[in-house]
Amino acid sequence: MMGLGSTIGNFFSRKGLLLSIAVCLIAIGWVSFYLRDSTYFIPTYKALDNFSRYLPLDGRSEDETTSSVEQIVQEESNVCPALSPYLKGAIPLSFDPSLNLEELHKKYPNVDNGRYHPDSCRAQQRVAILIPHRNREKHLLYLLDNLHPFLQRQQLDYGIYVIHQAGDEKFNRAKLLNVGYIEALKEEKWDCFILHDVDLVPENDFNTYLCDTEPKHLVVGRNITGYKLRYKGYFGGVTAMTTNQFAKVNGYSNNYWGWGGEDDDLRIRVTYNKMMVVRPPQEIARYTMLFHTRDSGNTENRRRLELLKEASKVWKTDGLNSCTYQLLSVEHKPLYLNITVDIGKAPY
Ligand code: UD2
Ligand code: MN
Repeated sequence: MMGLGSTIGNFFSRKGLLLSIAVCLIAIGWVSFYLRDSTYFIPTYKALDNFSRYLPLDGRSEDETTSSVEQIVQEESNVCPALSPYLKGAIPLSFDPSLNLEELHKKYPNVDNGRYHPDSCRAQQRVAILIPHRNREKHLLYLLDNLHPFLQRQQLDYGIYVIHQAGDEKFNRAKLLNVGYIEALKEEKWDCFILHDVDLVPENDFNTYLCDTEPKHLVVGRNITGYKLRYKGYFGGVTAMTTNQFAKVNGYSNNYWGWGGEDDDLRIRVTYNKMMVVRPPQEIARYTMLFHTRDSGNTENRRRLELLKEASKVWKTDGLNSCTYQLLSVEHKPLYLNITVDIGKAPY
């Protein structure tokens, strides 16, 4: 017969065993849950390869949003990588003075109406490049000659829009970019907009023309300024904003006629809307600026400081929602879509 002592001992050792099994099970469960979660949330560089997942539904077609989980998994496994395998880094740019548009068409037969998309994978974002333009034909040729192969090496699904200001009124870069945004969205559900000067040629294809979770300024340095940032809040030249980021700030102001100020105004809109400006590393955000003097129709805007002071007050009513213009033509050229527009007269 077992004594009382051993019965109690047995009871406790069984209870102890049960208790340790329970503790082990909890521990295994916790560890596996933790491991699963931590691999899922590995903090990589702002995973651009996940970007399209964060895009609002307006960046996707209805079919895509209603498709089954299996379909989504299958599609996502075919998404182009954040860094394309075709990137070459800094390679010599091409500036052939004898080049004309016809030869350029022949050079890039895979571009159709300014559009291209990779065949082997699904691009992460649909990217529209908007170029404000007047009387800079040679610069446009040089830019197209370098930009098409650059964007294709990045495996982008892209379209190039040139927004041409008709007439000889003062130039208004910002308003032309607003027109480009509005008109491009009539054609395609673009996810990302690159607001691009005609005279800036990117030197390094690791400077990806994709949007980020914050507005992205792509020009850290230019050859003519020793590749140094012009000033801390500099936001001009080439800028990438998602469709929603640009809509959130109501686009650019329409009131900057002539040279200067409109880029600072856009930065004020961005910071006022609690977004921040991000930039790629200095070593890759490098551009060659094609030489030019100040264009005759683009004299310095002497009212820019006055306008900048008002920026945070007027942004809600001056921008995309007040951009009036007369569309004169939309021409589908082989290497870009040309929008010619009458944007009216400068009031000063
Ligand atoms: C700087 C900015 C530019 C803009 C401008 C002030 C850089 C690299 N760029 O450019 O983004 O903020 O200051 O307004 O800092 N354009 C024409 N035809 C014209 C005039 C202008 O096509 O007659 C277009 C063209 O795309 C050009 C852009 O407007 O690249 C900016 O004008 P700019 O090149 O004369 O001015 P810039 O180089 O000082
Ligand atoms: Mn310039």
